[in-house]
Amino acid sequence: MADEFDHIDFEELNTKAISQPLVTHIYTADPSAHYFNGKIYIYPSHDIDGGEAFDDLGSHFKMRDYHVFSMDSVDGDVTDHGVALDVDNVKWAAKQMWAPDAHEKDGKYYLYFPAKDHEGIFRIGVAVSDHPTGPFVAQPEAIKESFSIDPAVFKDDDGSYYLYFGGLWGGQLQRWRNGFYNSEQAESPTAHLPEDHEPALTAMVAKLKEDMLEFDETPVNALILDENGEPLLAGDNERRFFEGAWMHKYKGKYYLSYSTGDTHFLCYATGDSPYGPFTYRGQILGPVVGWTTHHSICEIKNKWYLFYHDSILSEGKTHLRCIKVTELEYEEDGTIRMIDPYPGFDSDKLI
Ligand code: FUB
Repeated sequence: MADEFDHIDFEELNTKAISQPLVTHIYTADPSAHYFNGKIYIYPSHDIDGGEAFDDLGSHFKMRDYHVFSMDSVDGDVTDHGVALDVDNVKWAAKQMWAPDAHEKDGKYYLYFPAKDHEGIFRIGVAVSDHPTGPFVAQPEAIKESFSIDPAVFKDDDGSYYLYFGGLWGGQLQRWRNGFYNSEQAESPTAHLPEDHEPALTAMVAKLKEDMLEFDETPVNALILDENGEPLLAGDNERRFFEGAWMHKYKGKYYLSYSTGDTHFLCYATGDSPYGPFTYRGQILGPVVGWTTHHSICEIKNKWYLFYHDSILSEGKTHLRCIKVTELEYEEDGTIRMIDPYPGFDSDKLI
């Protein structure tokens, strides 16, 4: 998939789109949605044009702050609650405030966010507020032993919270081995990846401490297996994990969903524990316009919804995206019905 979409008729694409942007006054992406106390809260990235050219390290994603949005219902008005956290108020962070998530515990709200530290290494931070919409106060240091990007926080039925995270290429996951960061070939997005025949890298997962501010354990791999019980391979680009992990539970099963990055699908795998192993089950969403695809899944009044993004609002600019929502449906056997974001549009044009 290219960064250029001049060949696309955006008017036609928009008439085929299953949903319209939720927010149009600013660019937004990577929507993490939660239903707290009868209201929908969305924690997205706030896309800006930082003047950086597109590259495979994601240098064009120069975001510096977060806005939180709320809605009373999925088809209701969207309220922008303003700046909830700015990079200037995070001591350890230098730049690139990428995809965040948040959760509630005992009346306090915890915003988890990735950013590059002053050495250019992605870490994950946490910021706290008494309100779901912030403003959030960041901890002075990133979470100990945190690395890479795309934190997603999941609350299990027993009240434990888990943080899923990780992303390839510019997300730096492949640079981490045994707790150490490999800084060699810093300009190469694909250096240090496993060979195609080796097991793929996976999202990481760690239980959070009672105070929600630290890991309670060293993060482990959320392993994804194929139909034969073997780990997905690094060369299996249409199924292996790339970034944007999300966890939800449906009828007692743990659903790990994620983006396949360079093949532009949202996929999922299921398991019997928050740590996995998970078995690959299929695709959730076909490619959207723009390089990235990123989502969350949220239950609202007994229906399930997929929050996602595309780049339709900016007519295809990868770094200027817009968040969207559509209903997500399950088959009787628990499989998720795949969603076509633009039915009737030639999807080859998107890739
Ligand atoms: O928004 C910046 C990055 O793009 C996110 O962290 C990735 O998941 C991708 O959506």
